[in-house]
Amino acid sequence: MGSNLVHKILGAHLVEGDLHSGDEIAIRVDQTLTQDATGTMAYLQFETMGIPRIRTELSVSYVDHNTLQMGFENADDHRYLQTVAARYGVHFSKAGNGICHQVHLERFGVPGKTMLGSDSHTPTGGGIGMIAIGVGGLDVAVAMGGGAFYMPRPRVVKVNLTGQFQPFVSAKDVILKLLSIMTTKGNVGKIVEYAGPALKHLSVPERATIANMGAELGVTTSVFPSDEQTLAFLKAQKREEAWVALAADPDAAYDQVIEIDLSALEPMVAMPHSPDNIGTVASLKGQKVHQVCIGSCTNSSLRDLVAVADMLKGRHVHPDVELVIAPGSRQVEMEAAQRGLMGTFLMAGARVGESACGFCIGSGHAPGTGEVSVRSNNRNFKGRSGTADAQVYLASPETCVACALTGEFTDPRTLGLTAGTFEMPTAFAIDDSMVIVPPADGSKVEVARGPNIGEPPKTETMPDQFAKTVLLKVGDKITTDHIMPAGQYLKYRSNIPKYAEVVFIGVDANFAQRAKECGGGFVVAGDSYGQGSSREHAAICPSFLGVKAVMAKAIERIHKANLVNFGILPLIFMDPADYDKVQQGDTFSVANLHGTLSDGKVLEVKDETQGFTFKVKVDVTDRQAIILKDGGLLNHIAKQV
Ligand code: MIC
Ligand code: SF4
Repeated sequence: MGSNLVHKILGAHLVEGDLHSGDEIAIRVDQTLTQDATGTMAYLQFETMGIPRIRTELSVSYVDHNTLQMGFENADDHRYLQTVAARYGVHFSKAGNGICHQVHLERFGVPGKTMLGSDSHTPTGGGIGMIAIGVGGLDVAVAMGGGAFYMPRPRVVKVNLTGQFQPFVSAKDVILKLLSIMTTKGNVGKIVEYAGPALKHLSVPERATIANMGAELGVTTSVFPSDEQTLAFLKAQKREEAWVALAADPDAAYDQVIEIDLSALEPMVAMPHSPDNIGTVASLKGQKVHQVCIGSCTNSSLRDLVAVADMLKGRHVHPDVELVIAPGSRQVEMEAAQRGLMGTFLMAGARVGESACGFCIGSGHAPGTGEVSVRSNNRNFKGRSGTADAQVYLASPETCVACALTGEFTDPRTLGLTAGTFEMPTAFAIDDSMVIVPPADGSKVEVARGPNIGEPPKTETMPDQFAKTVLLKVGDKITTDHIMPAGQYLKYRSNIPKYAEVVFIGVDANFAQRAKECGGGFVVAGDSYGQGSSREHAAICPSFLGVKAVMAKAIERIHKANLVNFGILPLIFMDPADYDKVQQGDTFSVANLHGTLSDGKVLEVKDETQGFTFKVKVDVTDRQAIILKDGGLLNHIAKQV
């Protein structure tokens, strides 16, 4: 039996475990990326490890999330990031150079390499044939120090793409279709591998759109083969030496196979408030749209902006609609300027945004009260746009333009336009002058620490027994945006005491206060707890408030790893009916925790308030159990040193 592509790449990087048996494997990490909102903490943690210089082949620090600079905080973070990068050998991509995933694809991605990124959309690199995985900042810090990355042994899902797009149907529609099939639930530990004859027509940026939103499936990552399309893209980036041919063996085995016929696809949309609440654009026909935003790491490549400009040329945005267009990188922006696309956008009445995360992370362009916003990005969680009752829909750039022109949901195929064609340029506008290469010896560089730069908080070793209150009981699909909101609070990412004040603020405004008064406690949740962002602050800040355990029906991969890294027990109800019984405000007691962590991992919990006991599974590997006993990964590393 031949090997699939996932096994080929992981096999070449395997340092522990077996691809065909066991629960966990460990791999060598070739590259890392960070962005500013998670990066400050990642580098602060790296600094505590006392390693003089990074040990990866390449690490890049991007500034793309907090570029608004309303006050000194973001600028202080940027200066810290630039100096700490120079000190430890990390490349630094300045604010304005673009969104980490798009820039990395263009300038640094290498087929067949492994990468960890402190951002959940790191799998965008799968578009160029990398195994690129989103993790918490501390896991990136460990990888920068040369440490292996431990992950669940993957189950590999093949998605076979056949046929060819109809006009005005594009890559976003493929991943929205897949989200309707796989949903955002139950995919923990899977890796999606794309194959099939349709790949011949799919360029690297289109593949990247699909791989990017694999994050919304909750899979570990997604990967495409490296073929002629990959070579053409790398040639146009003047990086063809990075190319290698990579594909699965023809007789490779998979755990699951899904077929998607591109010819049968129609324009799709993810409706409020989940990326897997999928419908067709046609089914919403005529409903009013107030705002349209095109950009983000999902759909902001040159291919996308050319498609947008083709549709906007000589037309004007509907008078009631705000249209925002933000290119994904400075390269895309320069191409758009040189080719006259910018002029088309401006004449059509669009607001051209900075090449950064912007609207996608709720940093500007919040919609009006109760308004409908159609966006080309990847997440439409309630409130993420900055407006609590806004109705955010996710769609392709083509659908976005159709809605912007008409002011209502419109299937782009019905506008009577002729679709343009996009030819991959033979040479992109290349200018890396906003990437600062680190000096060969950074040891003399002084790291700038403004007043917003805090310290990674200390955690205690795990007690063997404790009794604590259930501070909060929540339902299904609680995202990390619910736990740790971004938007206006983003600037406190490097200031934990301050940021901790807003834990769960949109769910229960008194949470932080109550947690402090009770001396910490439990959080009880339903299914898919912690989906979405990789932000480890959704573990750090609760840990800072004394949260000792999250008890849920299921916890998503990146968040679970972050909980362990910061000494919070991830507990899974063995009988989901117990979730219904327990109440917020109950006191739980647990005993012999250390014994349970070493042996069996089934913990008996006593609900002291209601007087019954029930069982939960401590959902960790033996390796993670030791980290938990030590009170988190930083303590664990310090102990080993
Ligand atoms: C996001 O899209 O939610 C973010 C902001 O990029 C996060 C990272 C963060 O919270 O800093 C992510 O996807 O991991
Ligand atoms: Fe930035 Fe949005 Fe992409 Fe996150 S999903 S990296 S906020 S553009």
